[in-house]
Amino acid sequence: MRSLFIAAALLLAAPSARAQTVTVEHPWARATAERVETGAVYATLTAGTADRLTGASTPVAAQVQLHEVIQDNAIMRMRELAGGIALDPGKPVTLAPGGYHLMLIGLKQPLKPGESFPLTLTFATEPPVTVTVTVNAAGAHMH
Ligand SMILES: [Cu+2]
Repeated sequence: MRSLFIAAALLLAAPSARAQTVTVEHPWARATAERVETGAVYATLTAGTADRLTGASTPVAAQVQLHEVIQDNAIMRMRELAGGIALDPGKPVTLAPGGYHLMLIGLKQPLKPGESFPLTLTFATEPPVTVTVTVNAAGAHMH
């Protein structure tokens, strides 16, 4: 019963009365070739309170999944993080090549260097944050 009251209080307080406490730094994506239907977005997230990145969306892709790269018998593979990515207060979490990333699935257009696109991140507790993702030249590619 007590937890129900707390949940109700949180609902009433969100979202307009509270300032967003998650900061998103340097959101970027790798450029993609023509006809490639997946891409990856990276950024550094820092939450002010314990939270969890639960998903994302963008107009440039049909779907966005949270992925991590894992080493499986010397083979690099990706797996979806169905439970999201935990954010500890004040501790930056970096999404970077070879680790956590936001996988863009069903790209509607190639991501060209120098261009940018909006991406909205959703969290378990905090209100969503929309950032502008900059496209960098494709280099060594994980995907
Ligand atoms: Cu991936």
